[in-house]
Amino acid sequence: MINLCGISLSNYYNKTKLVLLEKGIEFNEEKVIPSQDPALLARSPLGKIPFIETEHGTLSESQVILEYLEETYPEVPLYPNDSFQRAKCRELIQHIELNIELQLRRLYKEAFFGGTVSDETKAEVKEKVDVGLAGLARLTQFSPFIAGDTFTAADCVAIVHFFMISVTTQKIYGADKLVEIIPAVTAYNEMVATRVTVQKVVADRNAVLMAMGIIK
Ligand SMILES: N[C@@H](CCC(=O)N[C@@H](CS)C(=O)NCC(=O)O)C(=O)O
Repeated sequence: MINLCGISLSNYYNKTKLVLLEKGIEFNEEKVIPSQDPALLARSPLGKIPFIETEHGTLSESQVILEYLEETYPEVPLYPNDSFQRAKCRELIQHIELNIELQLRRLYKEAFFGGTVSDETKAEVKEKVDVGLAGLARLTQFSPFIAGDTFTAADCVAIVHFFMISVTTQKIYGADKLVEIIPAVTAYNEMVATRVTVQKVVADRNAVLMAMGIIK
């Protein structure tokens, strides 16, 4: 059985977990905190989470894991049949992660972990995130899912990162930049929140955030 390693606070862990749940793959969860401990580095090359352990060995990088799961467990597909539509899904995933989430990640220290980030960094990130969000608005119509009329891998990615984008921009800039730039996200969030798989991932994540005092 697949062993999913990491913590429910991590959006990349939650992306992988949501994919496993959506595909109906049996898996076990092992709590692993990222670190530079040699024992962890032997399992995950940079000491990051998530990683999975399979009967063939260990695999890190959430997008690589997603693609592996899609190829190994094709029964419940999370990509469209058409190769161009599959590419459009991957375009959305890469755009959200590279041009929005990775930029915003520089603010997590202050948004979630009691640290501080300089005003210069906040201004730099805001510029990049505004550009990324404007690009996202051009890429999707939410009709009703992010890549069209079917739930796909791009939704698994959007759902977990949207939460981080909204909370972080609220905390750092005093406004939810995601909803401000793309108002359709509110209805989208409500729609995907009705999925049992999403409810499980959100409940587990919120339990950790509550314990940390980040949400009530
Ligand atoms: N590109 C990686 C990103 C994973 C990642 O950044 N994980 C964070 C937790 S959300 C982590 O392990 N951070 C610890 C560190 O950067 O050392 C993926 O998609 O899996």
